[in-house]
Amino acid sequence: MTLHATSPIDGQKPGTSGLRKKVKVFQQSNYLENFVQSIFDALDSCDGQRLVVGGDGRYLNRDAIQTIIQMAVANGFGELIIGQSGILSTPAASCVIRKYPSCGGIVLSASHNPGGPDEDFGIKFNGPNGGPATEAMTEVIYRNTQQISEYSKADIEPVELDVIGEHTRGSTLIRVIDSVVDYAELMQQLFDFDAMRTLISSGNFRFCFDAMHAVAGPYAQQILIDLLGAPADSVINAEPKEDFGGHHPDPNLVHAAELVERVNAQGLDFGAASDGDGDRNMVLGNHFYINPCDSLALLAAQSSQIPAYSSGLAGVARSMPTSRALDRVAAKLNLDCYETPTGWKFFGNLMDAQRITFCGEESFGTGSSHVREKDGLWAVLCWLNVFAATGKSATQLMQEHWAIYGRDYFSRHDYEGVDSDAAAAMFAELKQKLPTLAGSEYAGLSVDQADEFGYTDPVDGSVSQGQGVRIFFSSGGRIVLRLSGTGTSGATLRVYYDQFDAESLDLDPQKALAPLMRAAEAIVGIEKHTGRAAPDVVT
Ligand code: VG1
Ligand code: CO
Repeated sequence: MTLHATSPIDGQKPGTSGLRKKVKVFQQSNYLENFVQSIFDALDSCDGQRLVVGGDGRYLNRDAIQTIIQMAVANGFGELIIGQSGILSTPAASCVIRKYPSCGGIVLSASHNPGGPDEDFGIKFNGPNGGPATEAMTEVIYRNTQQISEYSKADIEPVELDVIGEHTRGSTLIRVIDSVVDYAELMQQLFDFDAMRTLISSGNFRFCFDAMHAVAGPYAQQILIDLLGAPADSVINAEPKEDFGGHHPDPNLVHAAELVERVNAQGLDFGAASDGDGDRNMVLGNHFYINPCDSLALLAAQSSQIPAYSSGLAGVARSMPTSRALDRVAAKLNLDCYETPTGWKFFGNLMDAQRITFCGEESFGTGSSHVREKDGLWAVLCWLNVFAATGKSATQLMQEHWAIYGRDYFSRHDYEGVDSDAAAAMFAELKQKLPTLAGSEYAGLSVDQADEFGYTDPVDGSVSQGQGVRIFFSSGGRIVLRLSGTGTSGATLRVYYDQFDAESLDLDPQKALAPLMRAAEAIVGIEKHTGRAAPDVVT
């Protein structure tokens, strides 16, 4: 029996990056099956097609992959490519989809969210370009989940995932591949491995990469230690665990505290961490935090030092809440600079149309057109390549950058687990107020312009409305507010602050941004609506 009757399950609307729910929700009868069949039904055809499958190794990853295999066989796929032990980082999945032309891939991850039986799981579909499904495709998948009445699932032997090899089930060829090799090969095409090896073997440059017990461990081992010759203790927490060792696999100053402590205590030149599925990165110099917006701007400015980008960039892009540091580099290099809504799916069309080469988000996401996902280890290699090419330290590079371009102070304040109705009421009130804000003063700052961000994709003309509230001040400051689309309980309010300063380059960001924070309270009334006097996480 391959055909199973089912009925729609509420709440299967994908968020910023796929469908994320508690493991317990995914364990409900037919929950995963309904969503997977809805993906398959959104494809033109499954018949004889190739599909890539892998995940970040979190709890439920292996079981989910066996279910997807059973369903893919019953739906007539010709070939499945699966990462060994079910492991593929998000950027590696993108790389594999592009290298072995496929109709797409299924990536199992809840990214930076914790894992384990009581924590989070996630699933997303990436298209044939290797990038997250477009908004239009996501809409079709969601519609299918609301109408589903049956799914196909074959009754077959489980596939051995831990050993590289080939299997046949029904008329489907199933290839279990090395999770790292294709990705490592791509990295070697982009960067100057000889120069980086020389830098690392000189003994004058020491670094640490924290894989946070998540998917990037095996990739970092092979690339940083085996290929670049870094000492074995340069990679920590390298073994992927189903529960990420009980931590949040989220590379920021709070959750990557072990890395921060190690870099500072040992006086290392460079520190970096990535998230659950290996697409985010945080980078640090010695006692020196580099915010992701600055990292993106600096790498764009220094891109000519990296072999793959030495002939120039097609253009650049950033998500709307990301600071405008990138725009200043683009202006100087005479590059087009696009502003997109939050989420990597919006960069794909721009890359496919060769309008941009580099792009990034304030949420520790940096990437280029080498794949169609953000890529944590790629960003780390960019920095290592720039160190090797310039002989300069992270601090020196960043300070020289600010001296040329000025500094965009940036911070994001997250209020987690906020009551959903209270958050909705806050935004309703704010949106009503928006047209009246321009020209008025709040906490001593005068508003220039205020609106709700909407985006028209310049390639396919698709429109995405309601992508966050923006308030611009005549001081050059900006406040952005939006609700997270990746959380699994309550609402997470994100408030983004940025302030340009051409002269004062060494302020504490929280102090530099304090006037904007006072204005936010005066305009929005965050505390009044949410009952929160302070954010839960500050990055
Ligand atoms: C967050 C970030 C966003 C990022 C998304 C997925 O979304 O803000 O920039 O693209 O996570 O990242 P939200 O809707 O919670 O603000 V990840 O590493 O899941 O793949
Ligand atoms: Co991620």
